[in-house]
Order: sequence, then structure tokens, then C-alpha cells
Amino acid sequence: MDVRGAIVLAKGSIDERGDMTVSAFCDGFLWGGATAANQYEGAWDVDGKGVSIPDICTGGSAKVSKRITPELEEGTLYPSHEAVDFYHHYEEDIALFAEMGFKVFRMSVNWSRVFPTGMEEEPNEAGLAFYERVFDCCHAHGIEPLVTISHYEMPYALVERCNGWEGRECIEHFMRYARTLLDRFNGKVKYWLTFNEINTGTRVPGMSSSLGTIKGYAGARADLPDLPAVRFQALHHQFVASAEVVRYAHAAYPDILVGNMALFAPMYPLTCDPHDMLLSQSEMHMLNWFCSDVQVRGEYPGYIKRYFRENGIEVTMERQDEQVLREGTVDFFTFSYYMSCCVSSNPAKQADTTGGNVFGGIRNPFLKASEWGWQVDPEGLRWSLNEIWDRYQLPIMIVENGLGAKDEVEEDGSIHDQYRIDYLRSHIQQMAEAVKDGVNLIGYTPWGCIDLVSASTGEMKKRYGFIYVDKHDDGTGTLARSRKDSFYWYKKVIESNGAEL
Ligand code: BGP
Repeated sequence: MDVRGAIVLAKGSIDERGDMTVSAFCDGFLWGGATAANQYEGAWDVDGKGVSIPDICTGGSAKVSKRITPELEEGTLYPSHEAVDFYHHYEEDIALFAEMGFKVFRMSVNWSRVFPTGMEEEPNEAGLAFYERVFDCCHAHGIEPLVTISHYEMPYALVERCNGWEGRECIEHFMRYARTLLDRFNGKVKYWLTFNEINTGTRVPGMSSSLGTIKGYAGARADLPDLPAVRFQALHHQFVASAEVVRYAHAAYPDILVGNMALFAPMYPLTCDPHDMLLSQSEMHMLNWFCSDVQVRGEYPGYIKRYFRENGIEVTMERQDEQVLREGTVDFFTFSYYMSCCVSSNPAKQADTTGGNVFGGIRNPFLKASEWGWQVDPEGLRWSLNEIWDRYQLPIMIVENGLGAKDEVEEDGSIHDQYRIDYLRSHIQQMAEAVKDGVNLIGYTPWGCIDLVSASTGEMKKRYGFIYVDKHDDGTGTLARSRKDSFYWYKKVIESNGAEL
């Protein structure tokens, strides 16, 4: 089903069904799961693939940051090199997704598998052929791929060449890559997302000690200082590139739909002090809305222009950029949701912090946190969905959500991950509430539907999957796949279109 169809169906489910006690979700709701190439594929130097930024990132933990080592160190573990080897297990994995009933599978393409240095004129055929096999396999199982063009990686050679997205020439290299994908996979992939969690580029470094390598995600060199002006310049280039993808797709392939992808985390005022309210609003602007406003509305909002003026930030733009942004607005809105946090204007309250998905903040006394300090807030998801819908009125997909937790394997091989089921159930319940509120929610792809490498820490033990993978932090493991309790639970959720939780 396509997104435009889903808009009609979603309305139908409210107007015609009336009784929504059965399932709040529209017929054809896109249930599935999400992954990213650098955390999942492995085969980092196979079949002509070039070195990407994650390939030179060491492992880490919640306490010890990952490091970027442009020269690989003997004896050091680089988690992306093998990851959980989707490259050689894709048929088995997709069959397992199909067994759960997935309608959609979110994955990303590894840029350096297609253009090893990012600068070649011609793509690496072996890389394209791999993705073609994957998409064909998805379709053979009745699963629609949802593909992120850039998920926290780029060919490392582009970092050396132009400091990644700081250099305007990166747009040209990216467009050659994106056009290659859209042309080659026309008819096989309908749903594309441009940049994963693009808004992490607003203020990533220093926000979380465990994300020591995050500068690499935006493509900046690890040895260069983090300057806000550079970050916003790099973001501008990504906005233009994203809009160019939308323009190209709409002109060449009217059936293709392109979405944005933002990290969304409510920033609650700690108290009803009006100063806290204003602070919450400005944090929401900066972290949650700015990038989406550009990608959905096609122009820079007033609050960011003020921020630039008052902070001496000058973003260099070319004459045609404004028009490109206006013409390249996205077709649907997607986001990741894991947690929320608080903000306070009172310095005495600012020390009580909690970790989080890139953006941590002040602890919320009403919420509990995961072992990694991410505060669990299902009601915040309903609130977020309403806020996003009220602001943009675009079809919405939640393309990441889940609980990172350690799993115990019993002697008989079973894995009783009731904590994961509880987390997901409470979030799906709030999604249903949001749909009843009138939100046009069309799909849900929980993160790490199969265990994979953690983006923030490089760990394996921080697991999200319905499917367990025998792979450990020290790099050992057979890579064997097995079903957790949540696998059987999610299968029922999909079968009942979200009615049986
Ligand atoms: C998001 C990223 C994902 C993913 C997820 C969970 O920010 O888009 O790539 O990894 O967070 O984070 P982590 O792996 O750090 O637990």
C-alpha cells in the first residue's frame, strides 16, 4: 500500500469503522522493523566496498567512548567490520521478518559499498547487485523495503577530501550516489528516507559522553574543533542534498515517496515557571523542529535566523538554494522515538541529568530509565505524534522505537524478554490513542528488529531485537539467529493489526 492510499485508509478507519476497540490502526498499516547498514551488514571490505566512517570507529561502552582511528590498530575491535553479517545472512533474516508478518523493512544502503570513496564516476556494480538481491528477497516475501540513503555513515575518503558535509562539493557526490540508487531501484523501492536523524547535527558533540565519535556521523574530521558555524553549514548542505533528492524523485519517478527522518524527544519544562516553558519551547525549536521545519515547510524558520544573528553564525548559501528547499519538501514525516527529558532554567536543578538518545537532559521524577539511562515515556509518544500532526498534517511513520536491554539465554535456548514486550506494548497503546486523536499514523518499524551493533556505544549487549544473534562484545559468537519471546508476541500484534497486545 502506498502512503497516499494510507491517508484515505486512515480516515476510513475513523469515519467508517466508528468502533475502534478492535484496532485503531488503518487497514494496511505498515508494521515492520528497522536496521542500518553500518550496524548490521558487516562485510566491510568485501566485493569492492570502500572504508566508511564507522569502519574506523572502535568499540566502546556506556562509560568508555568509541574512538575514530583513521589508521586501523592491530588487536582493536571495530564492530562494523563483521557486525551481525546481514551481508551473508540476508535470506535467513528476511525469512524471519516475513514469519513475523512484516509489511515493511527499514534498512539503509552503505554509501561506500556503492561508491567506495564517494568520488568515483561509476558505481561499484557488486555493491548495487547486493542491494538488488536484498530488495528482490523482500518482495519475494511480500515485504516493502523502506530505505534510508544515509544512516550515520559516509565514505571516509570524503572526510579527508572536504571534511564531509562541511564541503559544498559533498552535495554533488551525494547526488550522484542518490540518483544511482533511485534509477537502479525504480520499481523495487518506493519509500526512501534521505538522512537518518538529521537533527543530531544541531548540537551533537559533547551532549553525551558515549557518543565520542558522533562528529564522524556528520562527516567531520575527529581532529577538527567542533564549531557551531561548521555544524550548521554542514546541515545546510544536507538540507539542499535532501531537497535535491526529493526534486529528482518527483520529476523522474512520480510513484516514489521521499520522507525526512528526525530524532524526536520531548523536552518537558521541569516546572510551570514561565522561564522553564520558554526554555522548553526554544529547546524544542532547536532540537526537534528546526530541521523538520526546513524539510517539511521548505524554508528556514524565524527562530533559527534569530539564533544565527545573535550567535554570529553565518551560513553560506548559494542563490538557488532557497528555491531548491522550497521545491524539495518531503512527502511524509518519519522519526525515531525512544525517550524524553526535562529542561530547567534553574541552575540548581541542572545537575540531576539523565542519558539519552544523543540528547540527554534533566531527569524526570515521574519516569523510570533503561539501564543505559534513557527515560521510558510512552505517553510522550502520543504527545509527540499529536504535536507533529498538528504542525505538519503529513502522513507519519515511527521508524525507530525500542528498548536497549541485556538478554539472558536460557539453557534450552529460549529468551524471555518480557521487559521488551512491556516497553513496546505501552508505546503501541499510545500510538493507538494518537490515532484516535486523529493523527494520520501509517507505519511502525521498531528499531533493531534483529540484534545489531549499538550506534552510541558500539556494544552488542545493548540489544533491541525480536531475533537474538549470537554475537558478543568481544567479537566472538556463532552469528546464529534465534527467536525471543518478543518475536512470537510481535507476530500476534501484526496478525491482529495492533488489536492484540
Ligand atoms: C538511533 C539511531 C540508530 C540506533 C538507535 C539506538 O539514534 O538512528 O542507529 O542505533 O538510535 O541507539 P543505540 O544503538 O545507541 O542504542
